Amino acid sequence: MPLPPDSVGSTHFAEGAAAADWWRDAVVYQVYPRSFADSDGDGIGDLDGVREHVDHLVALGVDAVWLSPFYPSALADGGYDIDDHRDVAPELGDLAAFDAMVAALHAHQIKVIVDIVPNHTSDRHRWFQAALAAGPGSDERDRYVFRSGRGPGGDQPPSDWESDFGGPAWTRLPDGWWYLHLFAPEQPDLNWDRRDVRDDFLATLAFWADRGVDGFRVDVANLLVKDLTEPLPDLAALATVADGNHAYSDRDAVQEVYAEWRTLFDRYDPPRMAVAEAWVPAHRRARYARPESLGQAFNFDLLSAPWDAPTWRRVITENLDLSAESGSTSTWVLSNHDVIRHPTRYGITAAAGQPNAIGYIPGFGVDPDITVDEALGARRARAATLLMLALPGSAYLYQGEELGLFEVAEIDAGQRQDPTFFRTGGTRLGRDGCRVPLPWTSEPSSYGFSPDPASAPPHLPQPAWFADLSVARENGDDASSLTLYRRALRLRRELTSGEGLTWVPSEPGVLHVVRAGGWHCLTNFGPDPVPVPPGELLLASGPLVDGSVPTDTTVWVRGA
Ligand code: TEU
Repeated sequence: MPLPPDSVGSTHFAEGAAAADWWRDAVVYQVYPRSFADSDGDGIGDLDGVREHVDHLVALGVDAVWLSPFYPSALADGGYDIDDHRDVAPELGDLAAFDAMVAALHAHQIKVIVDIVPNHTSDRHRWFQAALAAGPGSDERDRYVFRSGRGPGGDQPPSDWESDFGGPAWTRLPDGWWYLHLFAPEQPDLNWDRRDVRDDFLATLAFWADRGVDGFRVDVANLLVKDLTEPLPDLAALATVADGNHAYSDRDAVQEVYAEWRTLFDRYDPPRMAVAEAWVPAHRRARYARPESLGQAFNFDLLSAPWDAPTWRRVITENLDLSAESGSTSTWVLSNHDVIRHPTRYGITAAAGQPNAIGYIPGFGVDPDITVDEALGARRARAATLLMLALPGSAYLYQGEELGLFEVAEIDAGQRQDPTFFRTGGTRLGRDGCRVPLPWTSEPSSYGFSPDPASAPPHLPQPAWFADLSVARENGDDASSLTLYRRALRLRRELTSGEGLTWVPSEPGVLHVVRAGGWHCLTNFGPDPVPVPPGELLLASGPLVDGSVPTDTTVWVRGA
């Protein structure tokens, strides 16, 4: 059936799709394991904590869980500095606990995605330790990126590249050599020209796939393959290149790595899925999302978009077109462990720049002139979430967003963990504020995060206002965020059919879409109330006013 001219997305229908296609429209819930639930009272979330709270995920109605790294790590970067990709951090459990958690999730048809971090290891990894011991010019050092410095005595870094967390991307060793780290110094970048590096990651993927893992989230998938021929280009030259020839980001040749990974994924039944985290321009994203590559790629465009109708419409259209082009489905994200939680983002006054908490909102939480209108932020966040969940493709939720949690700004410097904070002298707060342990109940001291009041304090401090946004408090409350998310996910399962979307003409400031089967979603970004589309009102992100949809509100309607 031809779609009307104002339609975007493919006409492929997912109904009865093979098990292999489960990810195409999945709702994936991201768990940051250290902050989800602590089963043993050490103040750190763990894998048994996830297993013990599977009921929460079932009641929420998610299709899959993505676990941020739970591997052994000194936590120089929240676990993204990995000592051993094929083990579990002892404070989080062990492989038996992992297997038990997977079994508990699978028993409820919840898939499991693990995080793969291929760009770097930790500095404690056996390979980096061997590289340090073996000395300059060794085969062991060739697994990483070692260079001599510039200037007299080689005491200037080999290039002016900067770490994503601030400061130079090079660190000098006592022997005078420098090594590359695009993130923290404790995260040396690997040399992906090496066959043994490639083979080792294939073995890691097989290790987890053999344990029953359903998919992989691939950390900074754009960065692995680098052109490090001398002279290294300077930063100003790098910023403009987006054609596959950048020195270290999104080089065409990185796709050769993923072609090998795809061959491995397809040896499993069903094939393992993968989703690329690649902060690349939209037109380059499709390369990672192709079925011959990782198969899906994060689109962070909504997360980066201001709250206005034209931008949202452009982002939605562009991404549905791109996903149709790649053969994948789009991904939608409003929050994750790297960014300021979206109810806070939407309530921040004087916001500018990227919403990425690695770099964003100078002064947020520090500068008293930057305030948060929480009521506004919460209203817009609920409206944004309902619109996101009405879009074709898969939606990625971040733990705690179902509770409507705000970013926690009130963390003392001494309690902060994110290297961004320390490497920028505190001018960027970093990401700790979205990684605070979840409130399960409304009772301090840990709001149910740890098993009893005598437990060690949560590894990041929880604010008193968590009492009002706990699972226990919101459970059964008709107006709570948790209830909204549960209803939305249940309805989404019932209503989803097909991957197309049609825009219904509407006045400026209003976005109105309809999915196959007559599922209407209308969001009012404008100041004045607008009529509810005709039909059965299924869900609203906030109260209607005199039967109309007020500002910053989304409604779902089964068309008449
Ligand atoms: O994040 C990468 C990331 O977010 C950066 O690439 C950055 O945001 C981007 O350049 C846009 O400015 C991943 C993980 O999600 C994060 O937690 C880790 O700290 C990082 O990789 C390093 O492993």
